[in-house]
Amino acid sequence: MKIERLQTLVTCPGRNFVTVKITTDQGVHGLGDATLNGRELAVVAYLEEHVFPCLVGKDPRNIEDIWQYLYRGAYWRRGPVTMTAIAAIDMALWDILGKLAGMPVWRLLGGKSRAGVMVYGHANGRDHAEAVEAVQQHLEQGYKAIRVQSGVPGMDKVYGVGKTRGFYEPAQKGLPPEEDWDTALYLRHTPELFRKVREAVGPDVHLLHDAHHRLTPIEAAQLCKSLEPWRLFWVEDATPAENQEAFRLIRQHSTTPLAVGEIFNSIWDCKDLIQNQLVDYIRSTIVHAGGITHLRRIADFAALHQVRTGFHGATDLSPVTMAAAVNFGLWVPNFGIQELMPHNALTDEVFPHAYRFEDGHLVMDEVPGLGVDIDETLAAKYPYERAYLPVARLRDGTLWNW
Ligand code: EZ4
Ligand code: CO
Repeated sequence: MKIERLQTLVTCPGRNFVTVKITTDQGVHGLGDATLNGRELAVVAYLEEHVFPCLVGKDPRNIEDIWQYLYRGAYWRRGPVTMTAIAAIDMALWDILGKLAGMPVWRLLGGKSRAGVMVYGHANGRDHAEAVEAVQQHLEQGYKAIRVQSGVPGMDKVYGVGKTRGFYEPAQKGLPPEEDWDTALYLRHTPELFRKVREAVGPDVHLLHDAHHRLTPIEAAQLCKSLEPWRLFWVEDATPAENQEAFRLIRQHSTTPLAVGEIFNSIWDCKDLIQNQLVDYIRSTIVHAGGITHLRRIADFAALHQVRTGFHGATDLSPVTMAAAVNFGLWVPNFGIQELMPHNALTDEVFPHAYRFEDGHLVMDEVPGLGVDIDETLAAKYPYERAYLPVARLRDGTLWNW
């Protein structure tokens, strides 16, 4: 059996997605997500110029060898563009293997460890009252876990909160928008937000929060300590993690659980964090960290240190990644939670999929492969449109972490 054809399919049904389609000489095809928000076409070029020509004629069932070939074989290792490209190939090969076996990928990985994967939704409000209301709406929809982000008085824009009520999509058409950031205001208002939410919804619901890399380690420690009375499920990206040791300072001051990793692209980005038990949840995603093959390695390593999974699941990860994440989450023994930011209806139409939301969880039936496809005719109607994530600046103009 041979790989015959490899294609990238770029579509923008509201936002950009890059999909890899691999077809075998026997006509079976597999899909992989290759979307890297704001850098989409760099991954397309990497794949088309440097990866696809090497894979034609290879046996698609040798997933591990192809992974090693693309990782070690490139000589240049790691990096978001490379690891997203490898991830897309890897996902497509697992999809093909599942179809050949007539089994879902969760079965190939080792079978179901649970009936469904618990997800957390995003409740956003321009102020605290609106955020509390959004949390209550999520509870009515069946969510058991909810991330809460709110506008901060005195700041024009805040990560996680849109200009209008409800749905939040950070990438915007055109060039990168600029947003202000004021750490002192944020640190003052965030504990107050969680006091109000906890008092409104009671003890049972899991509450989460994303600090989105904005804080220094000691500021992150302050935030996590101040949130302790409201018993969060986690604080995410409390401080940037390029220096993995930075998390030690937070740990020394707070028992609020920590999650990190949505921008990591390999096990080396989290080796010290996991080994030293400096975090509780690893958020690396199948699309940006080398696919199912590499995430399995990260998850197994994490399990040795009581670290659980909590994969990134924003709208810039296509339904192909979500399908892969559900398969992975049904199997992985040290599952924690899965982020879910629902795609718009058009995206769900372009990518018909077998996973579905039921009572706060994503579930899927016994379908071969990843359980996701692409409607190529519909996809072709929505060509790529340049879009970027915002950048953040402090009040004095200093460029900060968005
Ligand atoms: O900013 O996916 O937890 N979710 C997030 C996301 C990320 C975007 C970046 O592309 O932090 O909103
Ligand atoms: Co995040």
